[in-house]
Amino acid sequence: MHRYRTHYSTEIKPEDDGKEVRVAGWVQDIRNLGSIAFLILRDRKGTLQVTLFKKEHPFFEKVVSLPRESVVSIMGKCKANEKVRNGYEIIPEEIEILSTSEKPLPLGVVDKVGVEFDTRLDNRFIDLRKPEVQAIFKIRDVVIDTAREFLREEGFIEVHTPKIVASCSEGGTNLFEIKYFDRKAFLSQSPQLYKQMLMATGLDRVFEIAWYFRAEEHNTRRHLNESTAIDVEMAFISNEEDVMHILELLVQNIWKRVKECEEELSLLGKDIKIPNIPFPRMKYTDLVEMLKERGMEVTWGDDFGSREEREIGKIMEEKGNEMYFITEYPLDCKPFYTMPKDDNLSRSFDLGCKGMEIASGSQRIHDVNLLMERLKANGLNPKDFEDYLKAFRYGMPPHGGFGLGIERLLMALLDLANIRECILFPRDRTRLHP
Ligand code: AMO
Repeated sequence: MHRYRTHYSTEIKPEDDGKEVRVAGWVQDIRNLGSIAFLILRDRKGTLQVTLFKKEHPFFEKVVSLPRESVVSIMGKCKANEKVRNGYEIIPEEIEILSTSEKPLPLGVVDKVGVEFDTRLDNRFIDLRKPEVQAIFKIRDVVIDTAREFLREEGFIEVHTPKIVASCSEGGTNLFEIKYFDRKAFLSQSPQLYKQMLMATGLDRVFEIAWYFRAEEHNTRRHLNESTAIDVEMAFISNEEDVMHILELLVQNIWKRVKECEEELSLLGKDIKIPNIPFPRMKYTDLVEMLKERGMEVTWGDDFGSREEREIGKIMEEKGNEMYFITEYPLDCKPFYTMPKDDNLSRSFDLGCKGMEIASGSQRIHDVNLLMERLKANGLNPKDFEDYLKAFRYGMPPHGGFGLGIERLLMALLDLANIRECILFPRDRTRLHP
């Protein structure tokens, strides 16, 4: 057995009374009563109590003077004790100090005093020691695992496309420019052009779990400059409905799996309501009317801003829906690759959840001439997109897809107030460290 194969706090039971165990973790607290001391040790599963006696333990003084958050490894015996929260305590035989923490801590782990969000993010490695913060990332892992499993079962294969690119896909203003040897390049805003090009290969159904880089100037609670998404693209579709169906199934599956994360949800004080399928489909034009009826000033043709999105969330909540599609946006609201529909509308959709967009997608244009026309209409030069356009000239099936923002999804799923809670080390307008 490896020397450091330790027992987690939750693996030990009162029935292990008398058994030898090895535990390891962070010293969360030490209560020294003089002749006896209680050390609360925290590991990735929880906490346990180590009880030390001054008379019996030669290492007593050394251990009780350890600063909080030092790391120790302890060999000892489990002793059943119903007065202790876990029903057992550890009586140590050997204690190895693996790392001594400095004092004072930049951020408390168990203190109830509120700290600034920036202090938490500046000291993210300590912030993440809090079980309720860890819970978000354990759920994030489940979200991604569910997406992979579900999409593979539906016949999608996982791909990876370049993040250093030569042109934009979602509009040129929010691109990060980088130096690529003696040329100009950009960080990818979306795998859009590549996932579409793959539809010309016969791979038919692909997904990518990838980074987005967006040089958006605004600093809001729902925008990041570096974010992640689950991107999907599928060929031989009849229309955007086929894509929406995969998206609603994917989201419902994620909600179902996360509902099983009882421990994490209880740490976050959350209950999950699994949305019914099909999610309601609300037409953009009808929503504009509804918003006007509620006294909002909206102009047909403008994209919804966060104020409108929140109001739509309320309208849908009144109908008992946390999850809903907004469909048939005006063509000019959507990127050049979006398939037009009659009356200046488009075969596009956004997925809203409780007043916030968490995904968007569409059926795409697969006719190269129409695509060039739409590029020009959007003020873009088809020559700059020749690599992409080429894939449409030699047999391109009808296709569509979506991008589902992982941080946005988590924020909506767990009702978190700030998107920065959902990413380990956020990048925003002012934050480049840590
Ligand atoms: P869109 O630009 O709507 O679509 O992005 C897709 C989803 O990604 C998330 N998202 C963001 N999350 C945090 N911070 C940001 N700055 C940010 N920008 C986007 C949102 C959004 O719904 N290529 C299309 C997708 C497609 O049609 O397949 C696209 O990029 O959750």
